[in-house]
Amino acid sequence: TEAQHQQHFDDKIAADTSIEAKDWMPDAYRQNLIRQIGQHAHSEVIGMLPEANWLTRAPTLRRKAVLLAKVQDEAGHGLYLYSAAETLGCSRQDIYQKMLAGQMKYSSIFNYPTLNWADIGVIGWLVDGAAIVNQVALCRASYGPYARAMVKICKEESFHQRQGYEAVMAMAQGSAEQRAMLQDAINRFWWPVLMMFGPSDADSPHSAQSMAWKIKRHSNDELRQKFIDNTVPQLEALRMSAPDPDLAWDEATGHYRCGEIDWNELYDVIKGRGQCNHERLQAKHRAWDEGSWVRDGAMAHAAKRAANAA
Ligand code: FAQ
Repeated sequence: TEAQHQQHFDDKIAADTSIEAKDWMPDAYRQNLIRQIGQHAHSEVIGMLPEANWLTRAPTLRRKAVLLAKVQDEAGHGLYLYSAAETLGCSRQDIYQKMLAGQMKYSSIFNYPTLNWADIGVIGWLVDGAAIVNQVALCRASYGPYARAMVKICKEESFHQRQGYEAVMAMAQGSAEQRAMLQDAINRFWWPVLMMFGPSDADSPHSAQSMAWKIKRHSNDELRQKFIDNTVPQLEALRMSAPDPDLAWDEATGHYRCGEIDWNELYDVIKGRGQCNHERLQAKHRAWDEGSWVRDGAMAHAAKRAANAA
């Protein structure tokens, strides 16, 4: 019966036994995962755009090869995540179209422009750095296919973060102009990166239920704090600063304190009013339209094979 199914599901969650695709699960758990994994997948594929903007202008062949590999990894992450979402019974086409139609979200961070080369280093260092803190926690998410996808993704994100830090280290050791460019990129990305972790716990509608289901293992604010604690010593090592006069070590708590985030900015960007929302969605609409011949060809090929087999 339904009650027995629910009991069995609750027992598995309590025992930290992962939920697998063919297991019974409450419909709200399934829908919540499709929402989160779908948003995560869209973020990976939209996230290719700000960096792709600099592929043709990377300063050296080595930097270009590394950046190309990173952007390609992000396409791969999108594919594993769409596959993980499909195990829950949604169609990839359906959730992708919802993203194109603005009915499904992707991370706010990708609605900011990449104005110069320093931004690319800062994205690797800070954006991938934030993504890892969030994703390491998701390696223990209760839904097996999502948790397992995260393991490989985290390994690749670690490489991305290291390449970003190595790139900013080179700039930090460079000329006064290079150091100024780097500081400017940090100033523009610092607050938006902190917003990647989502609204504060008090204003996060999904958190309580997602924590009870063990999809989320730590709250938005806990992960944001962990990222800040990891990152401030790196800023200091680079002899750079964050654009936050209130950022300070708090002896009593053993954490860095920081200033108040401008939540209106996060909500504006989420609602489609960020600097690049229009441009990002337009790029994805164009790619979808220009790729129609590939989809048509693949469908014709599959039909021909099926006819031959029959
Ligand atoms: N941007 O109740 P909560 C990457 C939405 S990393 C946009 O707290 P939840 C790697 C939220 O969806 C970036 N929307 O929600 C990379 C919800 O809206 P809904 C992607 C946001 O789900 C690096 C509403 O606000 N990572 O791509 C944001 O419990 C470099 C209420 O929020 C992931 O997606 C935001 N910042 O917690 C690629 C990680 N924050 O659905 C390329 C997986 C919140 O009700 C280059 N996701 N919202 O309409 C998660 O861990 C969670 O979904 C959170 C939000 C923590 C993002």
